[in-house]
Amino acid sequence: MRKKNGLAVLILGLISLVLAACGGGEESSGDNGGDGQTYNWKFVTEEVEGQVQYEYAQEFAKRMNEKSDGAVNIDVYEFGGLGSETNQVEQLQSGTVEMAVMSPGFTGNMVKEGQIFALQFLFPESVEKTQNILNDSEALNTDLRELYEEHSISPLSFWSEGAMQWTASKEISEPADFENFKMRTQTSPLILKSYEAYGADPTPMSWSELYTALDRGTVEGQENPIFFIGDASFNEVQDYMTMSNHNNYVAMTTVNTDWYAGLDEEMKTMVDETVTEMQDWVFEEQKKQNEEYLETIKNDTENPTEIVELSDEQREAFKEKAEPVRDFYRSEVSTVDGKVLDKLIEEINAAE
Ligand code: 6CS
Repeated sequence: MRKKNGLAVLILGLISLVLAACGGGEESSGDNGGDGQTYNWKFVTEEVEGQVQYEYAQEFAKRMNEKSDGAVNIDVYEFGGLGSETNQVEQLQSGTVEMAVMSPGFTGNMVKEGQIFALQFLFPESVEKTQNILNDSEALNTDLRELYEEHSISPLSFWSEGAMQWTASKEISEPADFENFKMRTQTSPLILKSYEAYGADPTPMSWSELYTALDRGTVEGQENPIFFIGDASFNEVQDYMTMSNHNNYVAMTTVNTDWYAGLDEEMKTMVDETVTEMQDWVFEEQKKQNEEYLETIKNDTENPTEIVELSDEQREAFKEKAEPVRDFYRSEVSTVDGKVLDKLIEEINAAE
């Protein structure tokens, strides 16, 4: 199991940033043996080699290169390669990078409505059902997309990286266990609010700092899909993993809005088709990785983790505390009177 060292990620980031600044990322002419047009794009992710987002971007790049007979060349950047998660959002907005896998959990201060994904127990517990909703939802793929586009970010698809679980330094099986508990979260304010609803004391931070923060007790727990917990070795510095399935980890394939609008029709169609094809690919990839890492964590006798299963009653107790956060979202967070949430709830009910 590899430990992702925060300092190493940052140093790698600085080197890559210099290299990226020296290389041209924009569409450029050249001879590819066809009509002469070549395309060089940058695709940044919030994860590192082997993890779902990075593997997604590599597969996307490979497919685009093949379909275009080598005319499209996409450089994929690991997390840290172009700075922090927030830096990456800014780079997509300015067009420094053309494409990014982005988590709504890092855009909440800007696109308030995108915090819909912080609402726990909203989507079905089944990742497959959730993925189908993400594929078909008009609330997300049309209405929420328009709100992101006001900030030069076009989400072309929404996909699950798996159900999230809680890891902790103590057993978490009822809301009272969260009382004053130091929980690490991403930066979107509604994620913090969701943990405050359980009585916890949430702290936002980048995942590059998380292993050390858990090790030192600066924070006592965190939420993530199982593959990420295992690959980032958080289980080494945590004693318990509650199978809470309290939310799905949703990522977005995003492009710079003006850049995308400026693509010729043939290229835009190729991008759109590849984005659509990748929905099935990434479902299978996250499933495989989450299943494999569950076994890895269970079998890690050097760093034992107690797996905590919740009864229906225990799950219901968390749900009861989480549901009022939806009203807070409608009245205090939403810029459209909760309309995206209300439509999404209708879509979820129709799908279940
Ligand atoms: O916890 C996080 O911040 C990270 N988790 C995942 C699954 N992907 C990237 C993200 O930054």
